[in-house]
Amino acid sequence: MKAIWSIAVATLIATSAAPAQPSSKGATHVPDEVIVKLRDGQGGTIRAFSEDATAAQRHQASLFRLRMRHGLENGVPLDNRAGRGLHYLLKTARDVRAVCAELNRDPEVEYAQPNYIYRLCREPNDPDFADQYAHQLIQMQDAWEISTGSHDIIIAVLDTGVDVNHPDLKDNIWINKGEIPDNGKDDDGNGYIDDIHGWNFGDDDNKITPVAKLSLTANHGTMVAGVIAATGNNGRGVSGVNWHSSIMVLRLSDDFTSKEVAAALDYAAANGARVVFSR
Ligand SMILES: [Ca+2]
Ligand SMILES: [Ca+2]
Ligand SMILES: [Ca+2]
Repeated sequence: MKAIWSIAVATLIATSAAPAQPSSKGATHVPDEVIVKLRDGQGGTIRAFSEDATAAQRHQASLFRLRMRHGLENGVPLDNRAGRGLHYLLKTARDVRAVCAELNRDPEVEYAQPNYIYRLCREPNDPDFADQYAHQLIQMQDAWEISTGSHDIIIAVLDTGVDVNHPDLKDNIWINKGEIPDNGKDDDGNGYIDDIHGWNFGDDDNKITPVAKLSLTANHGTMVAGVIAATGNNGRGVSGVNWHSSIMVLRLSDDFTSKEVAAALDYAAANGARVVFSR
């Protein structure tokens, strides 16, 4: 099972070659805002402003100095109904993280941080998702913020075959666009007749869906395909590591041979698969 997850995660990574770029939609913080908590007490320069100054006046004096030192604009107090005070929101045209680093070294500041934007993790609406503990284990919700997969990525599954009509898989099965199904001809000239979704290398025919029976062996390939790419967020069943992908079904015998594997890998490479799972 570990191998399954390894390949599945590799699959996701393969879909996400480009690193995520901050954008207003995906920004981690408000671009020009800093939250500062002033240090409490009246020591040092704060006392020098005025022995009789009210707390509000001392805060304003402190804010003025911070603005001058760090290139900040006017600050406004955060909601203070709870009475804890000392937190201010300041604007800056400078890089927010650089400003925060400076502020956190300033003796008048207890701490400074960007005005972070918090979002709910991306979570599919599939009803059985809550039971898929492995997704929580490998923190897939965070990965889905970056990518949920792509039909452009073809993943070859060398296993016991896949139920290509399964309602949670049928939209993620690879289609050989150069092949016309069921006409008895090798339309795309790749050496395989009517290979519309893959090939059965055990029987050397295009019967890639195992006969339905309640056995782990018969269903193994379908389960693996589901882990890799059961359609996610479709309100049905489970979610794969990839919500969208193209599963190329390369069926092997139950007791398969090296010869079958070699032919299947050849087929995978020749027909566009970028990731391979092998039982
Ligand atoms: Ca063909
Ligand atoms: Ca054909
Ligand atoms: Ca689903």
